[in-house]
Amino acid sequence: MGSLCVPTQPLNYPLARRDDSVVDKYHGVVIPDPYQWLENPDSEETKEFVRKQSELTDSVLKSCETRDKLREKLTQLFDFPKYDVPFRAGDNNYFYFHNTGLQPQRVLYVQDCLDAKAEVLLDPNRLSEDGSVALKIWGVSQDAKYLAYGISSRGSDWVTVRVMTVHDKAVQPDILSWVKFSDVSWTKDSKGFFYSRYPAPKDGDNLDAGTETNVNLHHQLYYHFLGTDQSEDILCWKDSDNPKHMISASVTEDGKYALLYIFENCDPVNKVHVCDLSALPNGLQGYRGTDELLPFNKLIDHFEASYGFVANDETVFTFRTNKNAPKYKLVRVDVKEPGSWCDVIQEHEKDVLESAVAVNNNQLVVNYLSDVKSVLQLRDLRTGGILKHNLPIDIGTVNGISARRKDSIVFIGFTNFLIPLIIYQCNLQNKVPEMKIFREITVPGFDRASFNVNQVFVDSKDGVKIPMFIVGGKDISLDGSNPCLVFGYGGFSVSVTPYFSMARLVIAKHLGVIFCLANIRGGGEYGEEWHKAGALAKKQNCFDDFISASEYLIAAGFTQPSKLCIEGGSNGGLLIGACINQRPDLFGCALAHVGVMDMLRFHKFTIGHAWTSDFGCSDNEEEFHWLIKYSPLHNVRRPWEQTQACQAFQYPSTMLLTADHDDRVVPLHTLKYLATMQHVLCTSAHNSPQTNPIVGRIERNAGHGCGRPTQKLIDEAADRYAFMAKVLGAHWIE
Ligand code: X99
Repeated sequence: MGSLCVPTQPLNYPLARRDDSVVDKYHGVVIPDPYQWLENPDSEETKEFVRKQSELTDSVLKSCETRDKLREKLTQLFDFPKYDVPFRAGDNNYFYFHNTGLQPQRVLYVQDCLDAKAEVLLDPNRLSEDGSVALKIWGVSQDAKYLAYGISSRGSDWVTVRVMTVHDKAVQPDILSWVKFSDVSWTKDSKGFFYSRYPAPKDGDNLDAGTETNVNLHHQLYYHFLGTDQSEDILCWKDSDNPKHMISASVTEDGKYALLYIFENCDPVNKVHVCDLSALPNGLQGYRGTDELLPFNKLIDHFEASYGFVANDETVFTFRTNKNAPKYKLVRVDVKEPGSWCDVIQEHEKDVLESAVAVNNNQLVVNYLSDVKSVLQLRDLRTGGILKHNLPIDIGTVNGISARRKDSIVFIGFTNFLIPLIIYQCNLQNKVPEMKIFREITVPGFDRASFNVNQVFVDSKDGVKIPMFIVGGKDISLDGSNPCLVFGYGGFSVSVTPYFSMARLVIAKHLGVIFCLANIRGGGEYGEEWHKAGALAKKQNCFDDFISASEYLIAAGFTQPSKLCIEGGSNGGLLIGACINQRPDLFGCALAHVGVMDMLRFHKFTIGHAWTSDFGCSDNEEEFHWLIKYSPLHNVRRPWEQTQACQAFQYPSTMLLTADHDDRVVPLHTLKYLATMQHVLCTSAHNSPQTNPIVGRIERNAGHGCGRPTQKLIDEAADRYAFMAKVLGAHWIE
């Protein structure tokens, strides 16, 4: 909507070379790719493009009046102590993460019992000058003697695993490289652990890990023996015939079995193989120096459904599955009798069985998702999963359930839009379990009572009801005057449930913004059917849902197009790109983080091939025709030249965000889309009325998002919301 176009002069966009000789042919269709040169992150030309875009963006940000105030407020309000749900290992030890407030990275603490003084076990802030080293994975041995920890630099998915002793915090010589998409799972004897890795990339030693775009193939499962060189690790599983498969492993709490999970892609579908560790004649040691893989019993040997381990009693295993149960259920099998499958908790007609944790010997804490809100129950593990108690919680999200099978005390983390975190301590030895508050995080200077949260159900284009949360101040007038921010994801069966965002509350209070979360199709909010209804040939449903949610906010008087901003990241960045292409008239501002923007070539880079489960792949003719219809890169057209009903004068003000070490969604997606948008929309050669800025914010020494240091989070939030405030005409409210 062009009505509120601040600045009125178009920006001076850097020229990016168009190489018209680069043309790909897909199933007889010619597709030019003039910015394919931007796919090389190491070329001088790409670096120059990034530098010039950053200069332009800096100049725009300097003119955003609320930027300094936002940064100051965010810094003040981010400064509150954060804790995570504690977990246990050994007989007495408790472990938890804690950030005092503005520390770049959270610190791992250990204590002997809940009343004992906590000691720092591992402080990632000491591992880099600038807070760019993050702790990504960790595993404490069952006897609590050792911590194996995986750290990543500059936001990359690559992890290096090291080991320390818990009692004296002594770092051991073990170093495991090229670990990615991995857990660490110790064997009960504490002699070592399982982990997954890729072969080292070519010229790996000279690589700035995370900037390379090479495809990740041949995921392998290894076992590392403590105190040995990585080259001596035993290769437990690989499948050279299926290089795209991904694997993970876990050891059962009784220590008897190693479970191997094999995935084809990002779908919630996996094989399960079981290795009886107690039956290996010479233990895992016997496999050292051999090239034999571990003898796994192929319990589930086809890609049909998801199976996640819940508990086992000897050979009787309980799994959470979506087999014939798109909202998930619990099933049981005796691995000695493969025909013995039976239901433990049947699929609920409405609610999704999100997770089940076996505790207190024979009980289950079960978390359901009911219209995008958590419902918590205590059930019996043995007698058909019967319901014992409902565990009362507020409206929001259970984001952690921590206990071992042998523990009678369970820690439960709870959050919502206005509650950062409450950790409950639930003692299951009591007749009626009580949700006792163990820890409650409060934010000084933040008044929860001045906000309202509401959930509405919006009709999408095809009549399907889409849930949406609306968070705002108490005295909103429904006269269309409010700045409004809508967030969505819509893919990969990921559910976006209520969570605490200090940055969103700051803009609600000080910019008068109404924050909305649209739970569009493609996510897991209503189980696998909801996911599939927004994937592959039905991907357009995601965009239709998001557009319908936006139209609802306008029709209901919350906002108007020129005051409406949309935001999303990753698959949600794709959502934003597709929506501004399809409805440039509907939005005043768009913030697209680390988006998948080139739908014809995403599968060629890093782990992109795993996303074909949601997107399809341009190698396939039918799927190519789905993708070309909405691929953000391939659907930028000048609204003012369109003759259809779409009356947009120009595109919304747009900020595309990425980071130089994002090896999940490589930055080239954003760079190519940025160059294309600027070329098609912004050059004076086209007599362009596009005065709304189209800018790129390219973070340095950062990745897809996970593990980003606090200062970078604050700076980025200040930048993007100051940009939003400026282009929506939202002013600072003290
Ligand atoms: C991933 O790409 C995660 C990658 N990944 C696997 C793992 O595919 O981490 C996998 C298999 C087995 C063990 C561990 C892993 N994801 C996660 C998608 C969305 C997700 C992602 O990051 F499924 F939630 N995307 C970026 C999808 C499009 C944009």
